[in-house]
Amino acid sequence: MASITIQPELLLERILTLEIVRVTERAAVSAARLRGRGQEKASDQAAVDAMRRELNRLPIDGTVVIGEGEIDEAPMLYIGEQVGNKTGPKVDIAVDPLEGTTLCAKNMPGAIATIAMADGGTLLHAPDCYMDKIAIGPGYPKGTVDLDASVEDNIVSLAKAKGVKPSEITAILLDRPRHADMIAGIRKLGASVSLITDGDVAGVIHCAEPAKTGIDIYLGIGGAPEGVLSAAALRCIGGQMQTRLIIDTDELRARTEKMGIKDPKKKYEIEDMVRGDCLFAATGVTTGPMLLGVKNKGDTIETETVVMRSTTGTVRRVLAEHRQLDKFFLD
Ligand code: VTB
Repeated sequence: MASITIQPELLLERILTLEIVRVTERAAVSAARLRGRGQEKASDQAAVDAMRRELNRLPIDGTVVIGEGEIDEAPMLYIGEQVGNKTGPKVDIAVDPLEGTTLCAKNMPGAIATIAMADGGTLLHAPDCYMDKIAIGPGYPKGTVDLDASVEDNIVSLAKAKGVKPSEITAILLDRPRHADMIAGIRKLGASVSLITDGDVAGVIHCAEPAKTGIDIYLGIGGAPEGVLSAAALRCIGGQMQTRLIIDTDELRARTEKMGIKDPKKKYEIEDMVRGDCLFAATGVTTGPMLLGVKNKGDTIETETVVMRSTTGTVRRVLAEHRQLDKFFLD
């Protein structure tokens, strides 16, 4: 019988694809216990603790490059924290243990636990600041949209590339006063605006499947950590994204420099934010358009996770039923 040889690094990466599902599952289950309790900090902390515990069980020599904050703030999963049991490869890790803390606190749709993993030194080390972003799905010529073009030009160009009228384009944006002009510009063209209160990692991912989600383009300013995580997802499933950090204070400029960013005004492409192959996973905390939330069924807990791998572009959905909760899961 012919045997298939898989290079050791790739084999480990394949195994890690499933291992990181455990990481986001546990973070999601822990956060979900506090859904609707109005406790943003506590649900975030629960997700962080669970994610950190699970990450430390993995056969990796990991560095958190996108995390819960910087070391002097002393949070867990801080930027620069070493995680894993050190027996495996050097990897960079970006985490948002609870993306949409407000969504979770209010038990609103779309809170997720999310992670991206890549070879050591290949993920953008970004401070926890704002980031200007534009993203579209796969299948369009490079340069169809540009972060520095006007919103009107981008919508018109995207419509042309899609072969539809601008009025048939739908853009997704965070519902924030800072986006008022952009929203007005989109609507002036007769195009549609879909507003989200939080959760722009999922917002960007929506662009990758316009036929399913009805979303063609992500626009506007959100968090930089969320930007890197969504770039990892798009690197796996395809699409274009450009971003720029918003460095608007001296203090932020100094922090950015310390992280090794020489040009604070740099326009990043996906390949600059995620410089090699990566893995991305997200588990639903509250049910949203992308994922089912955690379901407590007494003796079992059910979770839904999407996990992606850029090497092959495979996207898996893992519906898990967790049993023996006291023994294995709720530690
Ligand atoms: C977004 C969104 C997050 O922060 O990145 C947003 O995805 C940006 O910050 O879920 P503002 O809320 O200050 O606009 C969140 O809403 C919360 O981290």
